[in-house]
Amino acid sequence: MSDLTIWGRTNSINVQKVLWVCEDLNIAHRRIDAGMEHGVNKTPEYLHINPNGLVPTINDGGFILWESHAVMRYLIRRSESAVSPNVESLYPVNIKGAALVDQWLDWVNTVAWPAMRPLFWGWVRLKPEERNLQDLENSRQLVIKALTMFDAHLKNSTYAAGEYFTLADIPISLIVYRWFNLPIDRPHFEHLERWYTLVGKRAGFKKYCTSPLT
Ligand SMILES: N[C@@H](CCC(=O)N[C@@H](CS)C(=O)NCC(=O)O)C(=O)O
Repeated sequence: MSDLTIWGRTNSINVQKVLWVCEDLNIAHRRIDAGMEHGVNKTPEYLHINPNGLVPTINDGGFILWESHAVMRYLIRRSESAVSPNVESLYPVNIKGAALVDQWLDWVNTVAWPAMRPLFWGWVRLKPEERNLQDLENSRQLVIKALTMFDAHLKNSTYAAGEYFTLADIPISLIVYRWFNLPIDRPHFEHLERWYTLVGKRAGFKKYCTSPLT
């Protein structure tokens, strides 16, 4: 029985990041539904371990951690196969490789997800009468701007942070999955679509990027 517990609903992008890492690295865990209709995340017990009241949170044998990118990095470092500098790693050991992963993870939190979140929320979680179509269009334009930049980057890079699939590709894939599954107009992105086909082969993608958006 694993000592790792993950709190979070499976339709949350931030929970999906962590579950994808567990899937790719075969990390045993138990998951407790929390957030939105499941509640839990505003209880005093949960706020005691994560005062933000957000998901995901993990408890690894008494070690509590929240913030999905920190959790992903922790789980990878905790996995023995990821610490050898000689193997393809989700989070490279060499400092420049790791810095490039961090750069894209920060870009997700500061550019790509802030652009995509209102678009996703508006189309998936709001009722038609609650939608502001101008706001949705503004968000769509911001996502196009972000993905145009990422597409140009992929012209000379197989994956986000270079030659290998890394942790950086996970949140970007989850955002692009939302992009491809919203009822919106999308320009053609040649390199992004090539990359999306590649990331689509990962076990974590197959498990967490194939259900309808909710
Ligand atoms: N920066 C945090 C953001 C966490 C976050 O915003 N989680 C959302 C779900 S994606 C949440 O907990 N929403 C409230 C809820 O589900 O009830 C992280 O990356 O973990």
